[in-house]
Amino acid sequence: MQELAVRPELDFTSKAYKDAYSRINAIVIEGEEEAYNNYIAMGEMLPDHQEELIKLAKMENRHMKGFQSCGKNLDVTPDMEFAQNYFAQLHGNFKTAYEQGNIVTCFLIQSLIIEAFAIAAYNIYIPVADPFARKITEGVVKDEYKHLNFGEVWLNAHFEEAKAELEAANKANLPIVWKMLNQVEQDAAILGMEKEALVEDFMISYGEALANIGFTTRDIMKMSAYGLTAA
Ligand code: PL3
Ligand code: FE2
Ligand code: FE2
Repeated sequence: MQELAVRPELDFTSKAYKDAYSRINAIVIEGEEEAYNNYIAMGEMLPDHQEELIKLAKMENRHMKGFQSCGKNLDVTPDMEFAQNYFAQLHGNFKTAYEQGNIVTCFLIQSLIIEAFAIAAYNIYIPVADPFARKITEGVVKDEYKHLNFGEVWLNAHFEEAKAELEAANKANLPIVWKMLNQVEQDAAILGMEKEALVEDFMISYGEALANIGFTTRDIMKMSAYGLTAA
């Protein structure tokens, strides 16, 4: 593995690696669990798509179990309390949107922002992961592209009615993602993941999704920069 060859400092058994992994692993487990709950909630809001959304939710549940086994394999106990706090703001915004029946905001938070964040994290993690976690993560990331695509297709079909709510939801939630990225920067670096690479991969997936939904390049530039400068 070329990436491992240029990173001889990665020692999956070291105290520093396991300490960082206890937080990153917990974040991913919590993220997958919340994704499960979010797709179940969206299924309640969209009875016509409930069956499909339950399928997506079940995939998230499998992802969660996969990442739990990655932690066990490295003999790491995930710090779930840390991870719950980590997601608290996005989780709160999703909950409010659900309670108010704002399905477009739910789509933006779960299917665009969280999925694009997961895709970036998993893509950057795969080349530096231990062999066990690499196999699991490779399987998971394929599913996340399907989840992002599900959101794109639905939002594209409702673009005209959804546009203003998408812009408002983007403005409220994208700055939270930049903050979340900053919060994991140091731990991610210990696992061999660079923040710049995460930001770049996120921007690509998120921007492509916005384009597929119907936004112009000009809109996308404006939308994806929200909160970035404050990060
Ligand atoms: C929805 O399918 C998945 C939600 C998970 C969100 C994960 C965000 C991860 C950010 C932490 C960056 C390091 C990732 C390391 C990968 C094991
Ligand atoms: Fe997932
Ligand atoms: Fe997903």
